[in-house]
Amino acid sequence: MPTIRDYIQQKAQLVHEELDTYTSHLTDIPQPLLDSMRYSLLAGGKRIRPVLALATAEAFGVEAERILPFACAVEMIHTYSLIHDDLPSMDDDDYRRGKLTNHKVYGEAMAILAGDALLTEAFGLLADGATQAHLPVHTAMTIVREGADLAGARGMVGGQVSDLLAEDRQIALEDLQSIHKRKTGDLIAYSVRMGARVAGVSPGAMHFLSQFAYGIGLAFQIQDDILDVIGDQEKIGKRVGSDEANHKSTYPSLLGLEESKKKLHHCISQAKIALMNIPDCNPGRLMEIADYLMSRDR
Ligand code: GRG
Repeated sequence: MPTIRDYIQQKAQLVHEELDTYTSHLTDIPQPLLDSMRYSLLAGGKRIRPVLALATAEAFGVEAERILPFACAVEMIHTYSLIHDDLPSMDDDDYRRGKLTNHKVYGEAMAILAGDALLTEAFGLLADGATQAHLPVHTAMTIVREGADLAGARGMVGGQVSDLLAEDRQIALEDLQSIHKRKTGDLIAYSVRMGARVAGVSPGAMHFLSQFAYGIGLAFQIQDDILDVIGDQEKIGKRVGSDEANHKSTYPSLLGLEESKKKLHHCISQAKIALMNIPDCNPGRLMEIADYLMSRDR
């Protein structure tokens, strides 16, 4: 049986190939737009969201082919959010996924439009996936509705806005948690929930799978904050308090590094416990992914 690292790599490769094939057939769109979309979409990235969609469906015996278009859709939504997050009007970043950011290569207008096109195309892929898998109409429509809710104003976009509004001031831990739940957790939850919907799980199972997803989503974000602190300390000898100096609230700045690590471990163990309550589910790979997220170094 492949190690979890190999398992994730194999699934990520599957998603990469599908995204490559799918977008290479988009021949009826302006070439610079296609280049800009493909530049970010195929730039690498951990592909953790589509891998979660595939692993969730697999835990209920669903073959990869049925869930793959949905998994690709969530990666398109994620990539759009990264392109827009990097824009001069947001984080103004020069590098992403080890390469120049989209706007640095294609210009700001094209980067905005490539993000818009990826988001819109994602909803097209959800429709294709539902058709190919012969999903019941209600299931298909629920997956689309949840996409709009979890990626949109109620979810990831809303979380990003709350994050912007909280810039330059310290916020309470519960506010930080609410921002992360929407900004990071909702798309991770969407990935798990779409896998579960295609598998046709019961509402009870969906409840526990959501608990799992939000648990690992929060852990993912805490780990991200911790990696930032460690990176800062290694690079320029900064201390944990540097985020406070930047007036940016993070888990390490609010709780300290050690408490943040404890919180991270707690989130992962609670997430794994949630999986133990689900009947007819083989949660082995999902549990391993949860542990893997905790140990990642990028
Ligand atoms: C602009 C609508 C809009 C939303 C932006 C995703 C996001 C919301 C912002 C990115 C900034 C950030 C650090 C968000 C926290 C979530 C996170 C760690 C995103 C990076 O995801 P990874 O690590 O990236 O999965 P890769 O490149 O591996 O896919």
